[in-house]
Amino acid sequence: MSAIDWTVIESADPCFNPGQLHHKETVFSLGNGYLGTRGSFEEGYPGACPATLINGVYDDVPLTSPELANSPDWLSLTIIIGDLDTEIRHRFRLDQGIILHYHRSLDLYRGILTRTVRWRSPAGQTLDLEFERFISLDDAHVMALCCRLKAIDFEAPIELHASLNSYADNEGVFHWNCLHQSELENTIGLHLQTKRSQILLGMAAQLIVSDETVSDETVSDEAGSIAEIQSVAIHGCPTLIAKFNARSNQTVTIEKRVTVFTSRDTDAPLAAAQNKLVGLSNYETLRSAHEAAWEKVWQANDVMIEGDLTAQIAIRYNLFQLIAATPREDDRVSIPAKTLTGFTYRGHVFWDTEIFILPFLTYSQPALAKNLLNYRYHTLPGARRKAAALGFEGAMYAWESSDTGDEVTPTWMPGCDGKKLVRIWCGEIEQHISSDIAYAVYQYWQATGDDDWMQARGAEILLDTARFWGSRVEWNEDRHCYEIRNVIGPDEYHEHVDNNAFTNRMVQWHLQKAIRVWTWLCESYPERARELAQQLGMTIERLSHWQTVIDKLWIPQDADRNLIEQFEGFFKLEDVNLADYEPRHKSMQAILGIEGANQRQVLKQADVIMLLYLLRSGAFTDAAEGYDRETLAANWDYYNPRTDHVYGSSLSPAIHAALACEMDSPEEAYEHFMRSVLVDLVDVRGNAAEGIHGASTGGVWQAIVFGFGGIRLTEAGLIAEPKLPKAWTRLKFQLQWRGQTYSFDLRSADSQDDRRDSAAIDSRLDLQRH
Ligand code: IFM
Repeated sequence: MSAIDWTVIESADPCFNPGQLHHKETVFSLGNGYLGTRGSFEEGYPGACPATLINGVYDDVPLTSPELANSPDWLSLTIIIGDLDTEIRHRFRLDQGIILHYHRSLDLYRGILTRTVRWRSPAGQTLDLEFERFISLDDAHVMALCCRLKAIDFEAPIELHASLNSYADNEGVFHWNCLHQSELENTIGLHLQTKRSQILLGMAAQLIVSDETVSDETVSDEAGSIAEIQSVAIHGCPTLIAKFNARSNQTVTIEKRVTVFTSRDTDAPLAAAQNKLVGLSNYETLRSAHEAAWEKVWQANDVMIEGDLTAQIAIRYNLFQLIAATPREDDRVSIPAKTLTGFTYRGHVFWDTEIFILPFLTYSQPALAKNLLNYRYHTLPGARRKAAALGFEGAMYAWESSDTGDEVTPTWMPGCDGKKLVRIWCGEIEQHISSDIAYAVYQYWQATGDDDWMQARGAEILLDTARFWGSRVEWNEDRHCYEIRNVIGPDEYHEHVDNNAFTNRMVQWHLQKAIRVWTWLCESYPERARELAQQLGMTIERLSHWQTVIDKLWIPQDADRNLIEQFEGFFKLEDVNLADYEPRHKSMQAILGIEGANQRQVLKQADVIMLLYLLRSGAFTDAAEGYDRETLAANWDYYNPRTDHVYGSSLSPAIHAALACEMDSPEEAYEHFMRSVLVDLVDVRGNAAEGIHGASTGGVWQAIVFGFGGIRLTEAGLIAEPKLPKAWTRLKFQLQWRGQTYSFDLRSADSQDDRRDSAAIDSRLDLQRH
């Protein structure tokens, strides 16, 4: 293993770039599935956007929808040269003084973020600082940071302020009331409550300041505590203040260990945080346990690419962020669209989880996939309330979901210009999510053979959402068919459309599987079938209605051209040539306006192509149900050039990458893949500052496995038909299928002559250069 393959680097010569502050805060986010923390600086920076988001800690926001509340900033560490008795007092901050050296790196293998800085204060005192932090993957409730500080050319008093700052806001909205705080010798504690949802949070921190080296030459064996530490009761921001005299070339180590619990975990979160802190191992031991946990995760989940270092680091980065966002123990939370790294979409959960992210977990860590599906099981009551409120039967999942499963999509949002409010219809009419969830349930069942879970929970999700569709479809007497009118398909540039092919075909598939699962349940688990028959009204009439809907549901298509029509009337819309709009830096909707895009054949994201991907032949769905290659080719040629690949949606490039491989175009696939895998690292779409694109992190894994790896899941086992891009000489990954681990080590035939290694090394992810 070489460190270079596992490291994301930001270096600056000599200054870091404040213009990229927010983008880099996202890139250097850390997490452990329980919480995530953006990569803000310990000492702060003007305009910084620090955030720690604990999954499931939602609070209401007046007049709009609930959001994940920004939890106290645990990073806060201020370093001041001088004290009240000295004439000159300078706080270490990168917007003042001179940055002589700056380097930040994220070690993906160990889950450790490091920053080294040589800084000269406005008074000319030079300081070397080496920061390190981690959020423990070994113990969800533990975070720690360390700073090694060395005075290079001065001797002076140094003051450290280490706080737990509850004044963390969500872009101006404050969620916490401070109930109590504690300050003792070298520990502090905070007890908070969200203003509306009344969730309690307890956080505790301890500060240790030690002197490891007496000078560069003389290393002392025993670390000694050198600072006098006091606590200060600043309301809502308990702070530990440590003072010591810095001597030239002396390295002082500052360690801050932090624990956190909420009332979602225990009745007394502050006591839990304090107790954990008391019994906590030292920094090194905590870090070793954390590193060991990451090592274990990588052993089962790594993807190795040889011949293209950029792609290698980038895929590992995506998996790192995906794993950092995945709840490991809690099955009442899911993965928000921006993971736990940003405020956009308020921590809400979309189809991004089931369709884009879940396959990675289903096929590599099925126990974690099950947790996420359980979230949908636990939120069935919310889905039932939504269906009932709109006059339907069964369960209709929220387009945007938080803790209860009730619909939380905002109704109005500022438009592209940031001024005019735009009506958001997705909460009412983007309904395909119910089938997307059913798809993920079935996929998990097929991949794992977990009959226990399927009978106990999965079947109920699948059947109750099928009940919803049974009541949602409308009979058209003139055409003598069923229809689904007034929806939004995956391509959100078109609203209020009739018979969206993706929605209708997925509903057809969903009802087919519902009948199949029901039959299986009656045969294999008759008691559970009886229970559900009563609970959901599973009658012969209902089943026969579903069968009629399957047979008679309208799927718009142009049979002569072998084209599926995205929705009724799509082919009659004005056509566009996207090349006419180049060069551009905005979405086609921003250019054409909402109505303009609505009236043209331009797609925000894969829609028919998405359908073909999900129901492709050789996917876990029955081969007979899949689309053949001719259909794929015809529709690919039609829809691919009409899709707003760069500025439309971050969800679809990875799916285009996977299907381009199936079209035998691995180089075109590579282009789509890189757009997706670098979306956050090099900020392809200019919005990475808002948080990690969660769906894209899962999408690139699918592009690797089902696209470049060409994996087909068949009854007879797994088959690989690899389509590697020229530069890749080797692709290696593992999959779990029906209780077995399958390792794939795919090498390109002409690997030796056509390597991109040297070029790739030049284009290492030194983010500053992009
Ligand atoms: O779920 C997506 C949707 O498909 C496109 N807009 C953004 C959402 C959240 O990522």
